[in-house]
Amino acid sequence: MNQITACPLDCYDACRIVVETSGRFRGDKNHPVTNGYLCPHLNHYSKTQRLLTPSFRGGEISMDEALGMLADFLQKSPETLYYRGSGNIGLMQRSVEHFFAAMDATGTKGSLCDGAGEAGVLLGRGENWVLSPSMLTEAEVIVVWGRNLHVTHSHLVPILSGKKIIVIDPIKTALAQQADLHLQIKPHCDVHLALLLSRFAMIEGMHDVDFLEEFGTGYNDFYELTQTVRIKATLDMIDLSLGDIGAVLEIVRGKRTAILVGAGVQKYRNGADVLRSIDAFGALLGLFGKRGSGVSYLGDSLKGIELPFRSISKRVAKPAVDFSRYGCVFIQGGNPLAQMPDSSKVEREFAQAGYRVYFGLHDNETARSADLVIPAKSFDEKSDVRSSYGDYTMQPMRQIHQSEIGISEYDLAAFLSNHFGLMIPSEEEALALLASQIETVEGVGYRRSRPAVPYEKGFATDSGEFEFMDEIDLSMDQSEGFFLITAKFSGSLNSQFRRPSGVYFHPDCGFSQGERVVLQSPNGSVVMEVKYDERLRRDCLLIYSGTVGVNHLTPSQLSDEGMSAVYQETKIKVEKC
Ligand SMILES: Nc1nc2c(c(=O)[nH]1)N[C@H]1C(S)=C(S)[C@@H](COP(=O)(O)OP(=O)(O)OC[C@H]3O[C@@H](n4cnc5c(=O)[nH]c(N)nc54)[C@H](O)[C@@H]3O)O[C@H]1N2
Ligand SMILES: Nc1nc2c(c(=O)[nH]1)N[C@H]1C(S)=C(S)[C@@H](COP(=O)(O)OP(=O)(O)OC[C@H]3O[C@@H](n4cnc5c(=O)[nH]c(N)nc54)[C@H](O)[C@@H]3O)O[C@H]1N2
Ligand code: SF4
Ligand SMILES: [Mo]
Repeated sequence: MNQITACPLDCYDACRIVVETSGRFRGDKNHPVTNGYLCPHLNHYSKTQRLLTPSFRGGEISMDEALGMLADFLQKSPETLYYRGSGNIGLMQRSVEHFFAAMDATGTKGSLCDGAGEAGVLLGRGENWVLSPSMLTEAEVIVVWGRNLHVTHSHLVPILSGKKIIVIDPIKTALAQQADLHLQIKPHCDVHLALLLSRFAMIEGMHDVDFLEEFGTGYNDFYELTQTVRIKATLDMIDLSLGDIGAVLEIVRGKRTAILVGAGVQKYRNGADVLRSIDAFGALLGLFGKRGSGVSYLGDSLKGIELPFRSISKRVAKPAVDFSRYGCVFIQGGNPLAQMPDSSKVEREFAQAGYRVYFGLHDNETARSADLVIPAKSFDEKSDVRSSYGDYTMQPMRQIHQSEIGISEYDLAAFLSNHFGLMIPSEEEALALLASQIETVEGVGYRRSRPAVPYEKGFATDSGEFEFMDEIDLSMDQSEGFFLITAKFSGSLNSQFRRPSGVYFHPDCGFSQGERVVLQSPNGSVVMEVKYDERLRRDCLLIYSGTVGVNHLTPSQLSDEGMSAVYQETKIKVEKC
């Protein structure tokens, strides 16, 4: 008989999977978002070689030996770091954190992902709600701002048909090619654009005075702030024209408009300001709190969910964590040696840590640098529940298969808790608590705590209103070099599955296809093969997330708000080899 589960991956779509008797995964036709299809990651899931046996410094050991060693390392370690990545975003992943919290280990805070933007959303709105696909069906215009729907959120694409589409992206993405309007903006210029759009919206009387008098009384001060932007000089700098501003306003005027903002806009020190300024434009137009309109960023998949597990209280900033300070470093579901910024620093400090443990599904840079490698069970071999950051679904992920390979997160946490005499809820209790928070409507599970229309009753700020930004830094990095764009790749999920390679340039870049070039940033240098991509601007280079070596170029600085990584902060110089 066919069985139902959900995709565990860190992806907006949170697909529901039908597992056929043959073991094949298929997208569930009866799920409104999944709509009967999965992406290549799940269609070819079993083709990726997984770790089969535990190992210590390269030598195969049994699972019992591995667990015994792990307990021994933890016993001896004066200070332990628990670092969890997002390889599987099931909520039972957190059972391991419960154990480490009880052990008084150090955890991480901040983000490698969407933290800067989220900090901006929280400053303006107080809480971060998304527009789910069903809410978006009511929009007339969709502005896709720094999000690559065909690659990262592909199940949303069909929902866009028949709507006016504006894309704001330095790359001519698949959606940009079909859009009614594409602004091929220079990277890192979104604050400038959002302020100019806001200013001209006010000049043209497009602001929603009723909404603003009730929920955004700071709007006049914000308008004054937008007047500090010099129009001509700014447009020249961000490589857009007055006509572009007019074209956006013309399309959104009087229309139910939803602005979908992705992670791409906020990989900078001022990532919070970027989201705050885009939100401010949305607030001026009165887009919040109404059906079919709003601004939607990556959501908080934990919001409103009660977890059965304790979380760690002592935390250090994730993008800048110094592994060398710990007697034991426990890495779960992540590949920090490839995915954290500033790989040279990460490699050096990781090598100086006491015991290094990697608990994951695949072999990768981190596994190869670890002392002890413990294979995890794959998502279809354990029971879990997942929520989503792209919508409000919450779904059980039932165990489908039995396997001799690996250990589940819960079993590992339970083993360690027993060993050290610490309490942990039973697996059944934990799963039952999570399942009790699922509300099933027409056969689809949702988070009970979801809003009907986000921000309908105002904002969760102290004032109850939308808080406009009151100061802004508009300085631009004028240094030499190419802008680095490091976006997601269709064949990989960050460093899992089919990893990308090479550096992409516009064909006019002056380098030949296939030639090797040295890429240099203030943080380090790498050699990569040149590939062409006509969709790029001439001042940008693209290295996809998951490319081996990309993070040798990125800085371990933190965003001004949100303790987030700032992968695109520094320019890249390029020389022929
Ligand atoms: N296939 C696939 N899907 C994925 C992932 C994956 O690795 N592969 N990763 C998942 C994860 S972890 C996340 S966080 C999401 C993120 O998914 P998205 O939110 O789509 O984020 P990115 O792909 O990083 O960037 C999106 C777009 O931002 C553009 N961009 C870059 N810089 C700027 C800028 O300065 N301004 C503007 N306006 N645009 C800019 C890029 O050109 C790109 O088209 O995707 C998830 N889905
Ligand atoms: N240059 C650059 N760097 C980036 C980004 C970028 O766009 N550009 N994106 C950033 C973003 S948005 C993110 S979210 C991070 C992601 O960075 P990470 O969280 O490190 O994610 P992955 O690289 O996907 O590594 C996931 C790991 O989880 C393991 N895994 C999979 N399933 C399971 C499981 O069920 N249990 C266990 N224990 N392990 C499992 C896999 O084997 C793999 O080792 O990368 C960030 N780094
Ligand atoms: S990775 Fe995303 S699109 Fe692919 S199957 Fe999973 S949830 Fe669906
Ligand atoms: Mo992410």
